[in-house]
Amino acid sequence: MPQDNSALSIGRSASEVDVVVVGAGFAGMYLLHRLRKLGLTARVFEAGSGVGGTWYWNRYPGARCDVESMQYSYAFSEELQQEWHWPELFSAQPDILAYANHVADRFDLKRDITFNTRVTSAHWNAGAATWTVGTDTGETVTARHVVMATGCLSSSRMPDIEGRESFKGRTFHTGQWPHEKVDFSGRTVAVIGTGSSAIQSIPVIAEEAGRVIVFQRTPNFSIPSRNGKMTPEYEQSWKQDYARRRAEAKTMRSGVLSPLNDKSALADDAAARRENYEARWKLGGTYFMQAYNDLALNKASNDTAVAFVHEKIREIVKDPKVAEKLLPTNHPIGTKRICVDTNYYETYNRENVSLIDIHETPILRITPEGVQTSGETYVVDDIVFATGFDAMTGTLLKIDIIGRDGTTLRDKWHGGPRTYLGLMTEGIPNMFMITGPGSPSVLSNMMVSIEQHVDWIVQCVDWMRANGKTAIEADLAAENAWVEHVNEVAFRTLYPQANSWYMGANVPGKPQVFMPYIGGVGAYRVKCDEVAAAGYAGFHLSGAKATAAAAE
Ligand code: N01
Repeated sequence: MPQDNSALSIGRSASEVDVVVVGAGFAGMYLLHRLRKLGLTARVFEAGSGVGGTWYWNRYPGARCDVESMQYSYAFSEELQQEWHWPELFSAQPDILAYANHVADRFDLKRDITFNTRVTSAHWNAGAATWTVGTDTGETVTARHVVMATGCLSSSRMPDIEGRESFKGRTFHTGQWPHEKVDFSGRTVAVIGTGSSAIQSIPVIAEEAGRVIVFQRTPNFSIPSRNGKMTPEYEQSWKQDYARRRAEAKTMRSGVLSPLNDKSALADDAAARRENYEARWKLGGTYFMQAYNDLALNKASNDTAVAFVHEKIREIVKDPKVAEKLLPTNHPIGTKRICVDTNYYETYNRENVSLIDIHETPILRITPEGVQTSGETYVVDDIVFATGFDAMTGTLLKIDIIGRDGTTLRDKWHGGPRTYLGLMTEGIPNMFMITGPGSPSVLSNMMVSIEQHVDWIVQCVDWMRANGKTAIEADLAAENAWVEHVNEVAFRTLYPQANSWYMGANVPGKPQVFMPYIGGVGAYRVKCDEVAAAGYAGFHLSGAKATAAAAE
């Protein structure tokens, strides 16, 4: 067992450390904890004023996790998982943020985190095999390794709508919500976008606002979450069996212990299928997509699920014209991240909520008073942009990263991200990514994937130390083969049929590449472990002792 050398950790002012960690979300926090246990020194830089990452920034009304609380939590500490109580089956953002702060305090993490500081550059020093990391506060730190714990959805995107700056009222982005409560009482609120963030926030805003006008470009599939209070019995069933359940979740495709029905949708007749979908709809949440094992693979199977959800929308939404507008028809269900809601479709039965289909009447511009479409000008007090993120690569590409022989990350990823295992990219040594493109990341329970990557990276850094290695870099051929595999697996599914942020399709000009690895958390973990066991096969290692390195 490694010793806890946390006393070696050297606080927020050191200019030379073993590891710089970018981001203090769940990835950065756990990484700091593990590095300290190895006796390594670390500085964590965080743009926000507190820990929690995505749960720090996404404070919009109704923000809630779509993975069950008992599973969306750290597994690394038995004491932590036993002592923490989640009040609801699916946790609301304030509860997850409270948990993040509890973890930071319990493991005394904040003393090594520099808040309100954004990393702006990282330049590789080949001779010394170190990175020089620069920040927007003018600080410079040297480190052997840099780990990007920057999250997959951390660069929020404002849409390029003419006149956006001219609006005289209040504007908000769901991904950068104010810390204080926003009062919508009696106000007319425009919501632009109908992705997960909008689908969660619209019902809550509608309860308070005078009027809500939703501007929808693409309807999305949403399943009721069936959230509820945590019962002591349910909580105990997990706590008594945590070790086994956590271990099993790691082997699952999504990293979530979930009830997969292991047969094709076409193996059931229409009546049996209907009964199954009804049961899943009642069960709620993302488990709907596991009603059959081929919903992501077979269009004919997928169509049966689409038809069922269309029927549900028609049933819930009283005005047939509004219901028709809400039916997603341009992508198979699940190929855009499935949304999970509380009363989303029901909200369109409220008198104070209107739906504007901007395919029919496009937004022409934002004016000082509101939103002008080709049909009408809507005078509003507030605009909520629920317009999403430059996902997976946006935050990394904002940083000026220069690796070996002047390789820049921006040039390297000009045609889309290229990584080996989503952990590293060739030309950029000693820089790891947690849940980077090319890893299961956003297609999985992020907590499971974060812990797996942190454990792998920490083990690798420790191995390098023990074996006198100072630099590690992905091999180009290994990286190319991995990128090909990631693509090949993705294109066996229906996912690439949707214009999703998984493909980079939501950002004009962004290369369209399927970014996450769809092969499943379990298989991916096996691959990563095999690579490590083979002395980091597919990586070049160099250092003082030029001993065996698999790819050299
Ligand atoms: O963002 P999105 P999000 N004019 O990109 C529209 C996670 N998450 O913040 O589809 C008009 O999904 C855009 O329209 P279109 C989850 O992984 C999880 O909602 O591009 N509209 C779309 O409707 C999720 O997938 C949870 O045609 C414009 C919307 O804005 C991810 O975060 C909760 C526009 C953006 O939807 C992102 O979700 C919340 C324009 N110019 C988020 N530009 C849970 O755990 C964009 N849009 C439950």
